[in-house]
Amino acid sequence: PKSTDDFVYTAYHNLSEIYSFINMLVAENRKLVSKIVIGRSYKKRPLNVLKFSTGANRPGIWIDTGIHSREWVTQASGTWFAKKVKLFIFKFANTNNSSCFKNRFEQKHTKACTNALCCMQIVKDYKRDPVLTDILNNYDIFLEIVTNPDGFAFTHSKNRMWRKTRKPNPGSKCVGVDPNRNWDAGFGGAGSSGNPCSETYRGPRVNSESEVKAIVDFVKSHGKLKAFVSIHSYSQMLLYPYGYKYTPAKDNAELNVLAKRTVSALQSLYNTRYRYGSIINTIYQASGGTIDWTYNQGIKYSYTFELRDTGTYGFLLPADQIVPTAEETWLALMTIMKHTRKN
Ligand code: ING
Ligand code: ZN
Repeated sequence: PKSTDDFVYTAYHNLSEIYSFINMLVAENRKLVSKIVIGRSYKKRPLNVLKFSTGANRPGIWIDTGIHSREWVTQASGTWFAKKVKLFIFKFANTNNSSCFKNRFEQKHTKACTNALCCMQIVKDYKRDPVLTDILNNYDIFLEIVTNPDGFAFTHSKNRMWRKTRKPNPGSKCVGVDPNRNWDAGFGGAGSSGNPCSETYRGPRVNSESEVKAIVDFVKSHGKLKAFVSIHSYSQMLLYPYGYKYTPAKDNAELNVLAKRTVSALQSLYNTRYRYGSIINTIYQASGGTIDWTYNQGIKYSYTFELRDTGTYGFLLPADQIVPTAEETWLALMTIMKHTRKN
């Protein structure tokens, strides 16, 4: 594909295809979309984060997909979210311009939209989505689509079911650490393993994985993230802290009410049913997880999704479910963002 309009959202893509998608997306609107390389994977691949921003010094909303490499519907949905926000932000930029288009480049890239009537349509679309408008007027959105690139490359080349990172473990023939057990929140506790051959191996120490450390550094240096959403599959659940302990989070009541509303927004599109609750009470005990750490850092709206399905296909979700999954999850994300904005 030469532009993100030609990208096929109904199919799964490999790492180089997603990396080129990211570059195209940025090239199509450099003013409002940028790529931040927050670090490198063990194999020195870039850890790319898309930033959508319409102004300086804004608080941020973080979304990551693909921290577990085999959960392919998550990276695919992340790609769809990126396109969704970019298309909207594009209208947004044009709407704020009396001549409709900033320049010939933007005009060229907005197909079938070259006259005043079309300008009015753009304004209409823009007004039709007041929530996203309001979000983009007040927050930056950060999106890391391939959070575990080494694992993802491996799922395409050697083992479709690979979950962990690809860092060798000294003294063991087994490779990789579970990047969702490597965070500094109950690290080493129950619901993680000290065995390098386990799928939930926590690693030799907190933040031993550069893929995790890069996000930790980013979150700390940004300092103003208001929501943090980490997306997994599968199980159809919306989870909030804690995973490492039974003690309810300080904001348990609010997180629960918001989760209830969020899964109902998700269900409204295709009747996909989600369970929701704290990690430990809803799925299982898990220590050293991402959102327990972000919550303890003060990011109140820290959630994890487990996308489709409930086990029929599991990680091998057919590609014809990518777009419906992304669409319904987008409604859920909008519910969380809207609440974040109001609170
Ligand atoms: N499930 C998650 C896992 O890492 C989870 C569940 C979510 C644990 C959030 C801890 C925190 O086991 C999958 N499918 O990866
Ligand atoms: Zn996962």
